[in-house]
Formats: sequence, C-alpha cells, structure tokens
Amino acid sequence: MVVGVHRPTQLVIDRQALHDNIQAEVTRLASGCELFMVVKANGYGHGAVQVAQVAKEAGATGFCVAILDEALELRAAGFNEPILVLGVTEPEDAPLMAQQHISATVAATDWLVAADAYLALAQPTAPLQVHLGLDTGMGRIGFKTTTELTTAVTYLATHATLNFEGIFTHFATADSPDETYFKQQVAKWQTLTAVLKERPRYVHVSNSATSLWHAACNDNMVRFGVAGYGLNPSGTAIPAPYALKPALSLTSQLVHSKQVVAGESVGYGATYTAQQTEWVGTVPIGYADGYERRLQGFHVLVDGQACEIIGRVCMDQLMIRLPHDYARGTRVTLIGRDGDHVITLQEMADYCQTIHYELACGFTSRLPRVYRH
Ligand code: PMH
Repeated sequence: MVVGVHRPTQLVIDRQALHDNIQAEVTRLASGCELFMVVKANGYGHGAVQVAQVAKEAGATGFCVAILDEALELRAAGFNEPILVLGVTEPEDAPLMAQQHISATVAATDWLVAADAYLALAQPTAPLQVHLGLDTGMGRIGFKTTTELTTAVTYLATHATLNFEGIFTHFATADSPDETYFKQQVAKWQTLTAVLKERPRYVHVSNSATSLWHAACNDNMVRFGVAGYGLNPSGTAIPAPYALKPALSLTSQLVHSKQVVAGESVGYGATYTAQQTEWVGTVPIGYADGYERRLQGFHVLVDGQACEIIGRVCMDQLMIRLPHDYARGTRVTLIGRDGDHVITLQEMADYCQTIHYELACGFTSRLPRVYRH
C-alpha cells in the first residue's frame, strides 16, 4: 500500500512519551531483571524500528516480535540486541535464525527434531537459541506437562546445534482485578519449572500487566508491550503505578466544508439526515486507514470542540457536523489533544467495543507515521 504523503492525515508518534514509559518501567525493575520491548505488529502500529530505537535509549536490552520477518527487519536496521520471536516459526528457517542470532520460541519437541536436521545440514556458525514456551493456561502454544518439558530439555542438552537460552510462559488474565486464574497459572508454572536442573539465561513470564501489577513474578526479564506505548493493559480496570503517556495521536485537516439544509442526507445509505441547516465538514480518513466504520456517531476535535461523525465512515473520507463554517485546512484531531479536550484510543476502543491494542495495530500503512521530539 502506498503511504499517503500528499494527504494531510497522519499518525504522530511522540518519542518522548515512549521513552518516558519504558524508562519508568526499567527503573522499577529489580536489579538483574531486563526489559525486552515488544515491537511486534510494527510496534503495535507505532513503527517497529523507531520504537526499538527509543526503547534501546530508554534502557531496553532486547526485543520481542511475533514473526521471523519482524526480527529480520530489526537486524536489517542494525540492531544487535537479542531478539525473541514469540510465535512458532518454521523449522526450515532455523539456520537463518541461528545465523542472525534470532531466538526461537519452541512449543514441541518434534519442532526441535525437525530444526536439528536443517541445522545439521546448513551448519550455521552459531547454535540456534531456543526459548521453551510453557502453556500454563493461555491455551495457545507451549509444553503442558513435565514429561513433555523434560523430553525437550534433554533433547536440547544432547544437540549442539541448539542452545537452551530461555524458558517462559504467558498469562491470560494478568490485567484482571480477579487474580484467581492468574494464581493458577503461576502455580502451574512453578510445578513445570521445578523439573529443570539448570536455569537457562532468560526466565520470563511478564507482559506489561504482570510487570505493572505482579512484579514479584518477573524473574530476570519482562516482555514489555502495550504499557510502553502509554496504554493501560487493563483498559480502565486497574490504575497503573505511574502515569502512562499515550504516544500516538492521529490528526488530519478539513478538506471540504458546506452547508446542508433540513432533509438533506449525508453518506452511504443516507443514514444521517439533517433536521435543520447545519455545517458539514469532510475529513480525508476512512476505514481503509484503519479508522473503523463502527466509529459513526463518535467524535473528532475541531478548534477544541467535539464534532460528531455523521453518516457512515467511508473507505477514505468521513463527514462531521461543525458548529459553523471552518476553512479548508483547519486541523482535525482524531486521537490526541486539542485545547481542553482529549480523545484517547481507550475511548475509541470503548465506543467500538474492542481494546486499544486492536485499534493501534489496525492503522494501515497508508497513514504516514511522523515522529516528534
Ligand atoms: N508476551 C507475549 C507472548 C505476548 O503475546 C504479548 C502480547 C506480550 C508479551 C506483550 O503484552 P503486552 O502488550 O500486554 O505488554 N501479545 C498480545 C496478543 O497476542 N494479543 O494481544 C496482545
């Protein structure tokens, strides 16, 4: 998809906010505990390479991504820090990962067997770094029993192509005020890891929510994601221990303004009909940019005032009701502050009945990312 540089609509990323959030967490961590910044899905929509750079300056010592290509993007950008791919990769890519010092998440011993065959053939200069994933209740990927885990650990110990670099699990409810399920997962983690005779280099369980609210579990590394972007992982359920600063804003400009009279309709399906004479502005952003169609009826900010989105959100444009005429080029804030008003991703997510994670990741590459500070 092309990037819309000739259109006045952009995501603005506040590097200082990213830096402050990440540094605040690094400062809270117990000594010996490292922070790996999670920059998967293009840094939750914020730009993986740019976020990784700020994270490094703020004290992150490694990165987590979801897929191998995201790790390769960071290596190509010149990052030499440890990178862990959190998702399951293809065993045939084991030599590439070994060569690039990219660590693999492994969830089954047959993966190790298959990878070993490729590694023995390709003979990379370094072993593949392996983090064993344990499924303690997330039900996604990982070893579930001590027997399975022991088999994998023995396999690692007896194959020089592979190095047992880490072990981890992921919590399903660390962002919930109800700790019942979280505690069950912790107990399962303790039972499974009790069979280890040696601890690998990295032992990690914490996403943002765990590190913010259950830091005692952290061990020696945290996988810090959404809170680094300034978003509370619990939504509004649990206050964060320090002020999280949202890093992302979304701005545009009016490209058209006109008066409609009572009885005239706006947008596809003619779902909005003016009851009186009113001013309608058009903003050049739509659902093809990741601005959800469900946001009809939500609002944007113009001249410090909330203006309702009227009619359906189109693919590339949307219409708003203005208090009076405004010139073409007038600034429109879709996320962020204008005067005394702020629109947060959280409010947008509530309106769409989803979570801020989904909206942040959903902004498409047509929107330019502009970095400030
Ligand atoms: N570790 C793993 C294994 C993850 O999947 C994620 C986020 C994180 C750490 C970081 O979590 P945080 O952003 O809450 O700090 N994964 C996902 C996901 O799969 N869907 O939403 C978030």
